[in-house]
Amino acid sequence: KIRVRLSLQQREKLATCPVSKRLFSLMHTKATNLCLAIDYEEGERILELADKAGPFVCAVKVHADTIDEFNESWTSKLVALANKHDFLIFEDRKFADTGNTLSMQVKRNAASWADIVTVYGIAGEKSIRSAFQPIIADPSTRLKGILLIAQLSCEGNLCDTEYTNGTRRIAEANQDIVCGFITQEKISDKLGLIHWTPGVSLDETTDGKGQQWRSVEKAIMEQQNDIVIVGRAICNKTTPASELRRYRDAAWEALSAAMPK
Ligand code: 5BU
Repeated sequence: KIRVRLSLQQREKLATCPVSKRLFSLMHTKATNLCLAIDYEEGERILELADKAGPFVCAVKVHADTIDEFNESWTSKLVALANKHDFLIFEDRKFADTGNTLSMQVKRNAASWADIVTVYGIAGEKSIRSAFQPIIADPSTRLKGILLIAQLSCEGNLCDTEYTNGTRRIAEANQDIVCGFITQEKISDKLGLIHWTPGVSLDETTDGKGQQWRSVEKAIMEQQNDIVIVGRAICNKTTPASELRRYRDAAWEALSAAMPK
């Protein structure tokens, strides 16, 4: 079932978070709603794939704390690639703490090199806003938006409806700093907010460690997400370049089918 949505350009006008405006615009220009999750341990290998993936993706997602020799020289190379190919750098750190601690953690671990980071809604609005608003407003930091984790992809996770609804309310009330959600399905009618979804593979349904994968079509057409986050289904293949094209095309086709021509 196809439900008609607004175009990305129309949604760009509704967005207030600085990173969302940039994201809507680059998704439209590059014709991509694919975020690549590069979970290699070798820093050089991540940079090599990010360079190849650049033209096909709207964002490259990493976990800084899993990378060998993670340092400023590495982040400056990733920033150079992001500038060259026009994609967002997404640090999936999943912050969750009191406001004061959050602020210190974000400044040290992400604000200077990542465009966007993930944050759990669990600590509540006051902690999240007091930590992130000043960092995002600071012109000298790269960080320009956060994604609130509303739902997880893994089997047996503890994100219940109450948590998801509470997280949605925080996002809707703080759209100047919140780009959108990490979620499994569309949870908000605010069209400036962007729904990003992990747990996507066209070939497999589980990794045997709790991860649950479903198709691009299901994630976008049925569950109404905007951006698919794909990791091992691309990165662990012998030919990541052809998989990048395959996932980019499938995701863009599914999103385009629901948008005005
Ligand atoms: P995969 O290889 O496609 O399973 O990678 C998915 C990535 O998304 C991986 O980096 C996870 O840490 C991340 N992820 C997820 O899979 N599910 C979630 O609910 C969240 C993040 Br939040």
